[in-house]
Amino acid sequence: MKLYSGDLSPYSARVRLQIYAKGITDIALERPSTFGTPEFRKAFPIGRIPVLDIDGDMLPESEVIAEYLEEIYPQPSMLGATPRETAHIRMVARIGDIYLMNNMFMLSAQSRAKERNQGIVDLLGGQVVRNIKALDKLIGTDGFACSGRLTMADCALVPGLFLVENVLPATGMENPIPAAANVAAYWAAIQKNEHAARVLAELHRGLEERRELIRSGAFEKMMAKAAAAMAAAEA
Ligand SMILES: N[C@@H](CCC(=O)N[C@@H](CS)C(=O)NCC(=O)O)C(=O)O
Repeated sequence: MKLYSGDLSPYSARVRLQIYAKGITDIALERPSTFGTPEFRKAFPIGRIPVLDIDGDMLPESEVIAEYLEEIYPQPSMLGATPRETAHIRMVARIGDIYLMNNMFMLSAQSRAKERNQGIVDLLGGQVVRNIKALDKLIGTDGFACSGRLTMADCALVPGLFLVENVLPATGMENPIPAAANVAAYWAAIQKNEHAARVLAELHRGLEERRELIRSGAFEKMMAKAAAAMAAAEA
């Protein structure tokens, strides 16, 4: 199998963290060469990474991939020991995915916009702040998100919190993590976990590369070229 992935893709990082924590070594990690082009959209209609290539059968969506991998490689389990514990892990993972990563992903363009759209920042950034406060009441206080060990909840929270800490301030909003004591303690502790540290190093490397492309003006040109190719393909 192959995982189409990218250093800075938080959704891909979620699956990579699961792969590293499970010790899976037979899934190749690859950045798709056609990512962002009409060819990629043709092959993968949702047009996003990660995509798991199961011997030519393409499976998109990080949460779906994560659940699939959990069934294929059940040990070590990253779910609960009981159905209720698993449900709690999935609920916290959804906070990482829907309430943090999704809002942050939609907001990220405002961090590099020439003219920031304050309405978008207030709406999406406001949701992130609200959801960090909610997470503070639900997160484990022993260094892990749930169950005192690395679970699927950590896989979704680590990239989500990475975006909150590193991208939200670039939109003019304050990082809400330090004000949420339980989230702050979790965030400090989980960064010391070897598997979380590995994906965080990849995310930081991706962010540095992206910021360099933005500084040099290359990113804007790449985006314009991709948009023109997409428009031509749809015409
Ligand atoms: N819900 C999807 C979101 C995936 C996603 O948005 N991936 C981003 C990179 S992190 C992407 O491929 N974006 C390309 C685009 O928006 O065209 C998942 O969980 O996999």
